[in-house]
Amino acid sequence: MNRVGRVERTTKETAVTVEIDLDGTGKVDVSTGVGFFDHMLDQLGRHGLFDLAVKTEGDLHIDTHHTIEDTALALGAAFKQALGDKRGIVRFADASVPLDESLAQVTVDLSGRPYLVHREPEGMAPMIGSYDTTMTRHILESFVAQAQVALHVHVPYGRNAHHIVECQFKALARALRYASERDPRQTGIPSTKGAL
Ligand SMILES: [Mn+2]
Repeated sequence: MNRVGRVERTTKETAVTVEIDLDGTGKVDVSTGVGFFDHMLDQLGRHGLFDLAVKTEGDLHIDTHHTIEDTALALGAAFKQALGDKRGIVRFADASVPLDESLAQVTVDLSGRPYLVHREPEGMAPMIGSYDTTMTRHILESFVAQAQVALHVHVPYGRNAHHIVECQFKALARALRYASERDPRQTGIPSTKGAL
């Protein structure tokens, strides 16, 4: 069975198309008009070994907010769609990824319930190119709301804003990959409730 998701989301602010294949090889084709955000989505596909296609045309004449947020919402919805009934998956996973002086620790439960805990260093540089660094939390919130997962993202230390954000996406990619992988010993849905 192919574990793919495809979401088109169009509003007066943005038009987003996301396609994801959980069992891909990290083939990524991303274009949102926000360079650093494209770079982060590239990390997500490459290190998650997801095939990921993202095309967003947003109201960048206002700012990058709607473009980034709506892409994250569509990505979460596509991820959930691709997971299907979650039969035979690992479900829980964690990953730690350093990027030079920064470290990100991500723990995920593909639980069916949205919850985000996000802790990163205070006082980061406000912008990376056209990317507002306060959007990282907003991306994670938006993804979690639609993917319906419990996600804990912690950066205990780090200095460089580019590194702090990038290691979060790399660790997120790894954790989502491990949690969504097929567990050869798991024949049912990994929940005592019988549903996720
Ligand atoms: Mn918003």
